[in-house]
Amino acid sequence: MAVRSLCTGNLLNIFVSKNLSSPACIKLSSTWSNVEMGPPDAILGITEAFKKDSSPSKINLGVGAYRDDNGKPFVLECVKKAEQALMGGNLDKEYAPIGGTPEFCLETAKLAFGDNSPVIKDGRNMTVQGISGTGSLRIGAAFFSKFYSKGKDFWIPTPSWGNHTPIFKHAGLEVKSYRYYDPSTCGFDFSGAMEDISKIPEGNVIVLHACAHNPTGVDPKPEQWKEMSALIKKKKLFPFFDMAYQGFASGDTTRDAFALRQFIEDGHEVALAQSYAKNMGLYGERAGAFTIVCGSKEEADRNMSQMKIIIRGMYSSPPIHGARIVTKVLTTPELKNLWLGEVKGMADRIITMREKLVAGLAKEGSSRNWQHIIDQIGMFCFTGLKPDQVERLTKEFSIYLTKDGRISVAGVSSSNVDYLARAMHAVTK
Ligand code: PLA
Repeated sequence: MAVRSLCTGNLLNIFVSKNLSSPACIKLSSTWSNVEMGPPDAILGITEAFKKDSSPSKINLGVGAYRDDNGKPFVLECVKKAEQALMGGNLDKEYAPIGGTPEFCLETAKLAFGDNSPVIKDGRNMTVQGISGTGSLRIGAAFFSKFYSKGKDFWIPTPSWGNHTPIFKHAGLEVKSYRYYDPSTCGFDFSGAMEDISKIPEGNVIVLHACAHNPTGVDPKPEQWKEMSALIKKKKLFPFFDMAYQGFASGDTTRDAFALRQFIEDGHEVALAQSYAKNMGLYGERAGAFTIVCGSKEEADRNMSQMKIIIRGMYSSPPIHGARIVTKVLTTPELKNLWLGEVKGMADRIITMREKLVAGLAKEGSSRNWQHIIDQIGMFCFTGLKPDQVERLTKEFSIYLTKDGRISVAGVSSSNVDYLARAMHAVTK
C-alpha cells in the first residue's frame, strides 16, 4: 500500500510492505530511482578491489602512488619539515584568494619555466592554483571552452591518461586523438605522431605530456620534441602541456621541463597544468596550478580576472594546506635542496625496480624481450600484457593493475619484485 510521508511534507511517496514493523522492507520511490549503477573508475576502482582482497601477497600496481621500498606510502622528509615549521607559525584557516596565493603561483611557475625565464621576468604568466593536476586541467578546460575561439577540438595522444577525455568533455570540448605509442616496438611512434599532427586543423589544441608519459612511460627524445615543436608552430596548433610528473622521469626537475621550455623558446603560446601529487608526494593535499602564457603582464592580469570568475563559480577558492607546504619547501633553500634530492631518490628507486623486474623475469626463464620495461621512464611501465593475462595476474596472484597492462613501478619493492616476476612469467609463458 502507498502512504504519504508525514515527516517530509509530502515530498516522498513511501511504499510500505504489509509488515510495517520491518524497516528493511521499506522501499522508497524517488526521483533518482532510475539512475543506473555506474562502472568503477578504471584506475581508482582498482584500489577499491585491492582493499577487499585478503591475500597476504597482494600487490597494488594500479594507481600511480609512490611507495617506499617497504611498500609503504612515502611522506617526503622536506614535507614533514615544512609542516613542522608551519605548525609553529600559529596559522589561520582563512580562505585563500580565488586563484591561490601569489607566492605559491609564482614559485610554481618558476619551477616549470625556470627562474630566469622571460615569461616569469616579464610577468606574462597567468598562473592560478588549481585542485591538484586534475582540477588544474579542469579549470584550464573551462577557460578554453569560454575564451578560446579558434577551434575547440582537443587532441590527445593514443593512449593517454584515462581521465583526459572525461575532463575535457566535461567542459564541453571535443576530444580527438593522434598516434603516439607503437605496440610493435613498445616505444614512441614518432613518424605516426608527426603524420597525424600534420593533419590536425589549424587552431586546434594539442595536449602533450611534458614528461613521463602516462600510461606508456615513453617520451619523445629532445630532438624529436624540437621537430614536434616546429611542426606544431607551422600548423598553428595550441600546445597544452600536462606536467604531472616533473622530476619523476629523469630525477631532475629541470631536465624534465625540457619540452615545455623548448616550446617557450620556439615562441609558442602555451597552456600548462601542474601537479605536486607525485613529485612532492602531496596526493591528498590537492596542490597544483594552471598557467597560460600571455603577450604582456597587462594581458595576463585581464585573463586572470576572467579565470577568477570561472573558479569562483566552480569551487570559490583552493585548499590551503598543501599550497603552504609547497611554498615553504620552494622558498626555503635548505628544504628545496632536500626536496630535489628526494625527487631523485624516488626516480632512482623506480629505475632500480625496473632493472630488478627484468632480471627477475630472466631468472624465471622468460624468453620474452622485456627490455622496454627498462627503456620506459617515469612512474609507469606499459608491459604489453594482454587483458586476459592481466585478469590472471589479479585472479591467481592478487596483483592489481589496469586492464591495459600498465603497472605503477612505484608500487614495486625489493620484497615483492620476485613474486611479481614469477607471476608475470607464469601468465606469459
Ligand atoms: N595528469 C596525468 C597525466 C596523470 O597521470 C594524473 C594522475 C593527473 C594528471 C592528475 O593528478 P592529480 O589530480 O592527482 O594531481 N594519474 C594517476 C592518478 C597517478 C589518477 O588516475 O588519478 C594515475 O594513476 O594515472
